[in-house]
Amino acid sequence: MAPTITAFERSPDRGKGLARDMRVRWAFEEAGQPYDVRLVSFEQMRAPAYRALHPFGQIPTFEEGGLTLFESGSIVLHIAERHPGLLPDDANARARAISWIFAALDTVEPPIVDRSMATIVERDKPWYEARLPMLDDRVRKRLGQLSTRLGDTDWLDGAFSAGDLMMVTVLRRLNGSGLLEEHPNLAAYVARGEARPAFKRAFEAQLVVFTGGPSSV
Ligand code: GTB
Repeated sequence: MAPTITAFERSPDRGKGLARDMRVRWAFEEAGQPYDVRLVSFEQMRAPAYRALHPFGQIPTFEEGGLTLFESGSIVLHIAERHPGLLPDDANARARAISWIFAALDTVEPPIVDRSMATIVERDKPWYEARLPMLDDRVRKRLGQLSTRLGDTDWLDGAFSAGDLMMVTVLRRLNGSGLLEEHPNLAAYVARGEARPAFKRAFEAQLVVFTGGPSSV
């Protein structure tokens, strides 16, 4: 039986593929593995039955046989470790690719999420205008460093890996901010990720949830 993941029944991003099920869907597609999706409402996510799957009541979760996982990073790593295509065979290159997964989640994503959340929940607060430039600069610092490391290469460390998959999904949350465009190599990097057939399949699958269609792929 195919693994089952959870995703928003009604994603606040309205089909832009910014919720964290997108990275898991993309990993399945890169690995050529089928998966099922169970759509959940915010009410269901708060219920004890869901908390048994995910202690923090969030999406995505992953279930296969007797295994339940939460945290998109651990789920992507689990998929990447079990199927070819997302991690290099060479042990050192593999370890470096895993470092990039952590870098995306622990170093690059936090300032991006802080900024994104502020634009949603603090926009009407008196401090917003003063706070936004500070949040922008925290993002800019990481983008500058990442841009320098990427240079004119296609991917972060050799061939495309789960590290790139994670980094691209993290950077996509900057769409519309104008910050990514300050580094043309990063904008091109995200575009390269989005041009991958596996990304497109994953994107379409999550979009169908918003536009109304089948919930399984
Ligand atoms: N660290 C966890 C992981 O990586 O899996 C974080 C999971 C998480 O934040 N999940 C969010 C969630 O379930 C959905 S993706 N939130 C409900 C809750 O916490 O109660 C976050 C998200 C939501 C909306 C947008 N958007 O509209 O653009 C983007 C990202």
